[in-house]
Amino acid sequence: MKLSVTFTLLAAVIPFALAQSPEWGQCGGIGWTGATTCVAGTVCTVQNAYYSQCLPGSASSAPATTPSSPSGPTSTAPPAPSGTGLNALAKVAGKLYFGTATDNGELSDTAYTAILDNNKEFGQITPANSMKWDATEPTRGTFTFSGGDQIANLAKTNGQLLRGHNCVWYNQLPSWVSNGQFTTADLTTVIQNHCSTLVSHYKGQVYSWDVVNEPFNDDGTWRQDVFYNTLGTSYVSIALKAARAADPNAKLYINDYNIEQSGAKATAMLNLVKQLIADGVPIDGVGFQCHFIVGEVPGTFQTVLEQFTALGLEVAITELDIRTTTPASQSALAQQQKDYQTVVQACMNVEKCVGVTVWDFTDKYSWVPSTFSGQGAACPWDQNLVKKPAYNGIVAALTS
Ligand code: 9MR
Repeated sequence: MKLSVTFTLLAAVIPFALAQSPEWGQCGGIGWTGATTCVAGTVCTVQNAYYSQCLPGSASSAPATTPSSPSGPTSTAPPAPSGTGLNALAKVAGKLYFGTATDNGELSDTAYTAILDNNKEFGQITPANSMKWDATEPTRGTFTFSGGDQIANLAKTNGQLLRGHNCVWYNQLPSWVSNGQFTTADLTTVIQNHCSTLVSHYKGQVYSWDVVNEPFNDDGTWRQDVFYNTLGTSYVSIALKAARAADPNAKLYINDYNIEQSGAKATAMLNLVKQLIADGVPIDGVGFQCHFIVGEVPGTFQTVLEQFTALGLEVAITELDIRTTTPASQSALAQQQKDYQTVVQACMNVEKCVGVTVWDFTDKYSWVPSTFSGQGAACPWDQNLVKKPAYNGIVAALTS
């Protein structure tokens, strides 16, 4: 009799004891099958239909009520305490920021900006278009900074870091650059003047600049554009030196996609930065864009990040999104959650990976559907600005 009472008590207590989530851990939400109670000193708090989290607090460890429909948080959900949000969690985990791209045309959408402006969610923003060459120097020697200034001022108002994007890129060039029949001396001056004026204008306001964007083809050969075709590889150092002189405190990056997996393109980037370092050219970091496909996150990503940090550089995930066929199935969204977790975890595991930026946080403004027909749903928030399971994947990595 005594034995069976003890067993019954243990049976009741052990699952409870084993099932407590740590501080910042998930404790409920649609599809969640893990612990629904929190360690002492934290409270399981409903953040949205998909995600309840153990937040610091003094209440009991009672399980959170998980809403039965994905319609969003219930009106009884408490206000978000400090410490909630992707950037707040990233900083607790030792990263500099969790950020997002944004664009000027989106800033009149008040439901959107309510999330964008929350620096507990986003501690860094990148202008998706308004600091590019076509926007900033549409005619030679005439600079227009109004769009870029709007984003820079927003970052300042919100207490967010700013990534400058970008100085030199083959795309979104005004025709006076892309079609210019330049001598080497003339194009050198053009690059120096553009990078110097752009970076000087935002001096002191930018954490890091994508000085050179997408210099390589996918096979690791150099992209044939006006810069390479006129100046060879020297355009990279011309731009980096001009940027360094213009804002000595800004971190200078080269940024590209499809360098996240071991292969010819990653090797080409590695060889480029090794050469720049050997030549004494200023270079501080490499940006990994991470425009991925659900179910296809490269298994070698962390190894590649480490190959770059081993050179003394910092790295960042600069344009993360993970697309799928639309409309997205439940299983695709579940896989996307895992994929976001995997990608952010790789940055977490690499000390000199300074932060993660999503290439806009909502499917409402993602670039994907207009570029890849029939694909989209790539962001952590959906079209209606509701968090998707992907958000939980990011949180899981940030709290690991
Ligand atoms: O998000 C940007 C989109 O609005 C523009 O139409 C597009 C034009 O090229 O550029 C997008 O941003 C790109 C970024 O500048 C560089 N890496 C790839 C991004 C997605 O295309």
